[in-house]
Amino acid sequence: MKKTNLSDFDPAAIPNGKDYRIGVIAAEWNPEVTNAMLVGAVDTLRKNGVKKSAIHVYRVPGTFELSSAADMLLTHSNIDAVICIGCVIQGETRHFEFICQAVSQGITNVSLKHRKPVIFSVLTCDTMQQALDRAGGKYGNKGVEGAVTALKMVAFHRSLIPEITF
Ligand code: DLZ
Repeated sequence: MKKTNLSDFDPAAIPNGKDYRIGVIAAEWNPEVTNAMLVGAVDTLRKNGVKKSAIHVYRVPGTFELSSAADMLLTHSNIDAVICIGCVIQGETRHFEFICQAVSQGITNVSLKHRKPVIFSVLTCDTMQQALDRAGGKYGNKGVEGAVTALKMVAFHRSLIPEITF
């Protein structure tokens, strides 16, 4: 199936998250984008059974801080998965490359360290319009995509160790 919209999921294939605990960390940079992704993520978690009290929302200054914040959160809580929300827009300098490289590798490292899903809901765009198109615009919402991915990955994790009560 060719996927052209980030929010295009089969509702029947999304696990119910009634006993899942999910952290959502959103960067403050480019707030018109990250706030729309945050709303999309939280709405999707709620629609798929996650209790309001089990969704823990945090803010960090920029996308660069997402991986260290996810590490802190997983170290000091019993959260099942973390959705990291950020938006990096190409500027005149090479900052873009360093932030994108650091956050993608950082999120991978944190997930492997804690053996829990840490979801990459980070837009890496050339223009603000490209980002808006993917934050509730014509290509869907990467926050929604992150929430669905988190639900599927927690279900996957639990399916591997069914004898454990989470
Ligand atoms: C410094 C910076 C720049 C230039 N651009 C962005 C951006 O497009 N998106 C984003 O989330 N953050 C940006 N930042 C901030 C860095 O992520 C980080 O917060 C600072 O470098 C401090 O560590």
